[in-house]
Amino acid sequence: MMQDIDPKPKRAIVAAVQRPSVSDVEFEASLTELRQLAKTLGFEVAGRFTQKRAGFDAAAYFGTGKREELRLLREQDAVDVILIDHEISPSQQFNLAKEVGCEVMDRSMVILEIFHRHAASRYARAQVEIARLGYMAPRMREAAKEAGPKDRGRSGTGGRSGGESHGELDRRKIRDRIAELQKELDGMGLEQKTQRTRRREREGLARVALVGYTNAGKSTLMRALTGSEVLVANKLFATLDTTVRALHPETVPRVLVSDTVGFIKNLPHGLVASFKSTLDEALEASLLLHVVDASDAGFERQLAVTEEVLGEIGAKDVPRLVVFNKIDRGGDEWALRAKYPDSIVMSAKREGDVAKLREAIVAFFQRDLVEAELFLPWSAQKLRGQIFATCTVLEERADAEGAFLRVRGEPEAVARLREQLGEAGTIRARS
Ligand SMILES: Nc1nc2c(ncn2[C@@H]2O[C@H](COP(=O)(O)OP(=O)(O)OP(=O)(O)O)[C@@H](O)[C@H]2O)c(=O)[nH]1
Ligand SMILES: [Mg+2]
Repeated sequence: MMQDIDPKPKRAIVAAVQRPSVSDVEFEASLTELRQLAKTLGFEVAGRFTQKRAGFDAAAYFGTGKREELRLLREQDAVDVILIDHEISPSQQFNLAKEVGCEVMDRSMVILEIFHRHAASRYARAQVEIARLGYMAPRMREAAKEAGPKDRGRSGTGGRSGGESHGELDRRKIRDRIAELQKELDGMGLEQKTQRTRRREREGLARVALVGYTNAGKSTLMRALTGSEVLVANKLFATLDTTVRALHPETVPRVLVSDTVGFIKNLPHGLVASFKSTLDEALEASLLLHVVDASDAGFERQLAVTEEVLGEIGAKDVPRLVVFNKIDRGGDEWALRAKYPDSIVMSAKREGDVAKLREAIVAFFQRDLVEAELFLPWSAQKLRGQIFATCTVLEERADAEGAFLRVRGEPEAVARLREQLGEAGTIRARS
């Protein structure tokens, strides 16, 4: 769970190489984000350290002179950890840590660490552990390489065969553990899928998912729209698991809203897979509410990153409504409306705005509703609840054999009811 209050916070420096292709604005925005990530981990950021360079140094990310400078700064400021605003190779990380004399974490590791701390469900924990092990394996290899032949002589316990080095053993252990976790996940995934199918049948098909950059206000909107008590926090990746609740007060058709994990630039590779499965449920939604923090100067970049990740996980074609949130905090409302005419510009803190968003959602689902007449024989009364949950019943008449219901609902919902009612459900000529 959250463990933000360490007795003695680690002192960190955020550090990065700026390549010529990266503008100052972009570079600063990214460093600021790394600072926020560090704070989310409970680190105290003691300062920053940057270098303009044609590219990253192949051996240790920063150039030779700069590494020495960083070492001195580290000593002088009693720094515990250097945070690098890029994903760097295991050998770059290893060499830099050795030269500077303290721990080095790259952006991926920082994000993985946050996920690790915030993961609450068994499912999220297993996913994050797989991603972490995948990240650590090549780094352990690097450390083992450094330890050299001495390592081979170390007497091990259990399972180690003749010429196998300690590093190889560790790698095998990691592989086995990943396989074990994956099996566990597959099992849980199957269970969730069955639950989802059941829920869809019982509760209807109108689904909307809140997606967007981390800290954009998705959970705040979830609360406002559904009256649920999901976690809202001014930190990155507060939400890791998908939560599903009905729009409240209830509507017809009943609309289910899911709150999901936030996106970020340079998502560690191992986490993309875990994003995909966490978001599976959301991706079945008929509508995505893409929430953007309009008060953040870098909102356009955040919008682009989210669209990119949505593409990567196969959600490019799901219809979406862009919601520019936090307009009470800043942002140019009229410029946004002009540039994104189909979007909603709002504040989750204003009741009237939330009501308008709610109307837009309901309108979306009522847009393509169809009217149909169903016959519900007395012998099939157990389907009555499902009819009322998934459709609006406009009219009802009864005769000796059952009830005639004139309904309005989503085409899929009506088709499913027809299927379940079988022959009896086909519209009988009115007598
Ligand atoms: N001023 C203002 N603050 C907001 C608004 N919406 C959300 N916030 C604040 O923004 C912070 C982040 O909100 P969350 O709802 O947790 O954001 P999220 O998108 O769920 O973030 P993750 O779960 O970390 O991805 C909280 O401190 C909220 O109180 C808004 O419309 N206006
Ligand atoms: Mg959230």
